[in-house]
Amino acid sequence: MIDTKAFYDTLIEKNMDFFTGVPDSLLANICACIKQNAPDDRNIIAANEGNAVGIACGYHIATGRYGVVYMQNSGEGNAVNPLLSIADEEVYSIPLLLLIGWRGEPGTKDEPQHKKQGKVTLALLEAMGIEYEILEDDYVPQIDRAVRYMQACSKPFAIVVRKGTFSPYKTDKAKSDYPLSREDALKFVLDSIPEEDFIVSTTGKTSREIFEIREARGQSHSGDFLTVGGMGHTSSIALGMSLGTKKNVYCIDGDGSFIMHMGAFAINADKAGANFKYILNNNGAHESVGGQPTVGFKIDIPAILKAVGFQHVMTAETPEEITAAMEQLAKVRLGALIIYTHQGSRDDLGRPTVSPAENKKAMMERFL
Ligand SMILES: Cc1ncc(C[n+]2csc(CCOP(=O)(O)OP(=O)(O)O)c2C)c(N)n1
Repeated sequence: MIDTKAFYDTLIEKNMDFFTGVPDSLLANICACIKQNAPDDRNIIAANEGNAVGIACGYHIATGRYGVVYMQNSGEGNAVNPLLSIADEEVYSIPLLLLIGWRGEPGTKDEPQHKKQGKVTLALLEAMGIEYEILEDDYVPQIDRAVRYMQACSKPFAIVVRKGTFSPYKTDKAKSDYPLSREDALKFVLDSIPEEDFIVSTTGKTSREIFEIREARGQSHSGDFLTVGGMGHTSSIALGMSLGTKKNVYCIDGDGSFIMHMGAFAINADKAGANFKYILNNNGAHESVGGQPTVGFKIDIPAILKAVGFQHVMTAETPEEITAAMEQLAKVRLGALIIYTHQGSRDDLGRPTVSPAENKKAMMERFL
């Protein structure tokens, strides 16, 4: 295991003091350490991993220095385009250090959505012509090699991080005063959605909590599409689904997911019918992967949704407000409900025991 702070200090010593990325549970300790130690304008938590590559490219052009871009391997997909069409040696040839959390490493146990990504993580880097090393306990020579490579070739270099590599790094989570947790809020939301309607919920703990609430209540899961991967695409799945049915489709999203692909909302509002219902749990954080902040509490999400065309945008913080808003949401066209919650989740939160393929099949049977 690597001492997290010592690793961070090594990067700083080697003049890599600019960080950007999207947090990841496998990198939670190093992300917490960066958050704690780097000044706010030297740690840019990006909307998505592609944006992070762009930010590091811009920083390099202005300073000649190498930005460190952290991401879960799921984020490689978001990063492919800027890596190949901006940073690549055949385009601008921009060096940056990728720090990639390797979920789904072959031979390890992980969730279904990480298996394929885990298998192709290294192959994808190879296909992009990106040199990489898998982080080892004796990491200083590796960082030296990365720096020498970036100096010599002016190209990105990747460090792939296995599960359990970094030592625990504890920081206090920013806690807001909103009365409900996400799970509490979800219980009231689910109370208000009729059994015949459908739900598409976002990746992370939202979907896990919905699964467990249904289990505890002895309810069916067949109306719930628990999106396990594809962060930021939940509302697009819900849009597509809503266009294929007359039933109501409730999208239950998170602020990190909303921000990741915010452009989708302009299209959702333009194309959605009266049966598309949007609910956003805003806890101001990437709570599912360690509580790194998003800009969820800094931006006016209701105003953004109104600006793109949502007509009835409501907010709620309490059970009574959620119940009243859900009643309205069922009736209106282009409605959205933003629920403000505090961070936190149960330590014993499980994972869906129904596989993604079974989840999809059961749902399709209900539609047909
Ligand atoms: C493309 C991609 N990047 C990163 C992740 C890792 N990840 C899983 S859940 C999550 C946080 C989601 O935050 P938010 O939508 O605000 O929901 P919360 O966890 O706060 O309920 C992240 C970053 C991922 N699954 N996919």
